[in-house]
Amino acid sequence: MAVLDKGKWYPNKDVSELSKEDSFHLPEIAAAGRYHLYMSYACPFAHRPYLVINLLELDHVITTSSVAAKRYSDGWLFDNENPDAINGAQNLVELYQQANPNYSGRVTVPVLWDKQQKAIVGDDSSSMAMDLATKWLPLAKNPIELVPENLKEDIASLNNWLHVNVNRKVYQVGFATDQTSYDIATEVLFDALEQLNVRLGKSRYLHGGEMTLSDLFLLPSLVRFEAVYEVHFKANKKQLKSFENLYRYMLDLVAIPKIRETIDLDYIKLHYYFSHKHINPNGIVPAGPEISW
Ligand SMILES: N[C@@H](CCC(=O)N[C@@H](CS)C(=O)NCC(=O)O)C(=O)O
Repeated sequence: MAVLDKGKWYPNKDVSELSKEDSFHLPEIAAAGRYHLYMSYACPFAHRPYLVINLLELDHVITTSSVAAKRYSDGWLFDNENPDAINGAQNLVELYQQANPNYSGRVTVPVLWDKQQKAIVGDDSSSMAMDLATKWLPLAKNPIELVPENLKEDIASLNNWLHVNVNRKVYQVGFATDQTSYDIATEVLFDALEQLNVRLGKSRYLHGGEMTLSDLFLLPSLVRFEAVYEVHFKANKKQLKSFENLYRYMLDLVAIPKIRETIDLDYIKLHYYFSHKHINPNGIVPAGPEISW
């Protein structure tokens, strides 16, 4: 696995040898103009905070940018199309090293960068999305209450369930190196999709008639399903389209312009098919499938 260990970059290291995993602390209070979100249009986890920022129209108080689509052994890079306008870095490793010269751990997107301290203040998408949807709500131009007080615990608990059974599970399907692991992960993933399909037969959104943060945790996996997961990850026990309620729900969400504009399917395909050489050695990006939405 590609990691930093005490500030030194290892493109392929046994993580059990890692000294420790450093973490960051998100700001207690929102502050207009102070923070920048580094994300990747490809990453379903980075998509969470990016969706909250775009949908709630927080982009006048917090800037965002993406890393380059193609990922090599030196991790996430910036390029001419996706430059680092904040720090002028060549790659994300540099920013982790600048923020903490002794950092040990993975170098991942999303990253919340504090322009004042010149430091990383968060690299966990779940808590970042939660804070943006709550602590930052008073600064939003489109203040949709994604985490109403009476649903707070249900939302947190469903978000965890989605993370384990859908968002991460699809990677366990795609990166399985033996048949049994693939079969087990597939079973769990498709069982979860079935449960969600039933749930969405009873209500428009996951927690009822109003959109919540849980919907913004499920959606990133759904929009990558046909173009990437069904083909590249072999997550094709059933087609997403055959889960009628789930599919209707996805179409309903992507019809919202502030959501649709966060999805770049060309970038997503280029990233996954080009970068995962262990499962697609020649890096060929398929022409299809045709996406109807
Ligand atoms: N802690 C992270 C994990 C996010 C994550 O796994 N990001 C992936 C891209 S989808 C990444 O940057 N992987 C690079 C690596 O693991 O080296 C979160 O949920 O925010």
